[in-house]
Amino acid sequence: MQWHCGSKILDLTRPLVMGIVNVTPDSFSDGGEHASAAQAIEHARRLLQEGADLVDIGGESTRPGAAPVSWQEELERVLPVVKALVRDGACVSVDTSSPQVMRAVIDAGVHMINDVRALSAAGAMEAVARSSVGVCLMHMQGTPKDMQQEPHYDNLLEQVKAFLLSRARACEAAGIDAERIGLDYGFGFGKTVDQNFELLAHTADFAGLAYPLLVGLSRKSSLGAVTGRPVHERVSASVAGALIAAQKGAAVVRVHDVAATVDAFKIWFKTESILRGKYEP
Ligand code: 9MG
Repeated sequence: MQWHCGSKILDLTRPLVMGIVNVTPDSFSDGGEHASAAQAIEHARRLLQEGADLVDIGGESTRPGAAPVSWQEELERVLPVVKALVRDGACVSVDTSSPQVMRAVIDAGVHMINDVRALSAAGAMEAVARSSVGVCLMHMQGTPKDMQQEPHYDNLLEQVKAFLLSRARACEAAGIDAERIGLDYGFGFGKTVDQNFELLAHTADFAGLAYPLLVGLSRKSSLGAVTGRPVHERVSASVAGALIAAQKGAAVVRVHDVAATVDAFKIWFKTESILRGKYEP
């Protein structure tokens, strides 16, 4: 019911909303819009005001086909944003796979490392183990550059589960306490549209793996494949997906559209409170 993230302990008795802040000129959904640190800080503050429980700052695009950037450039993008938000008292995650970036943002007071490569880079696990921050371990088949080239699984659910559990065990063996670890099945990362929806449909299986589950499907192309909508018209589909994931047990949903997601959750919680006998007309 808790996720220990450095100086913050996340209370998971209700699903939390993580707001996405991309500080990348080529981001797939808000490219260029928050490319400068000042714009990214302003955007993050707006998401927090809208009800985000934490924000996830990313300086390297992980969209399909994206080319890697140097860790120096990535750090230059995210560090001023992290520093300003930590100073504000916000709960801050950084989306990175680079041990150099991890060490620098941990020194700057970040609370969570969100790694789409599940701490597989040399030195990444040690960087997190030496701190007390939380970590999200995500499953991806391939790399962002090639992951959508004919993804294949003999048994999708079992393979993704086995991968996540083996990474969690490796983290624990390296000295990262279980309470600091969260998992993510990686919707959109090396999966076909049907495979993504198979994972979403089986969210409860992943939520039952004894670690908090984070799910991110906001504005992703699989939502476009089902609805026929371009990226900026996927708010309703993203909110529906976040609500489904949360109702099936996701502890945290990673979203661009915080206000709309928070509204949907409020309607859900109000309905639930009536079923639990707290209705006072
Ligand atoms: C960085 N990033 C993009 N999509 C993501 C997802 O679905 N999960 C996590 N943990 N990070 C993501």
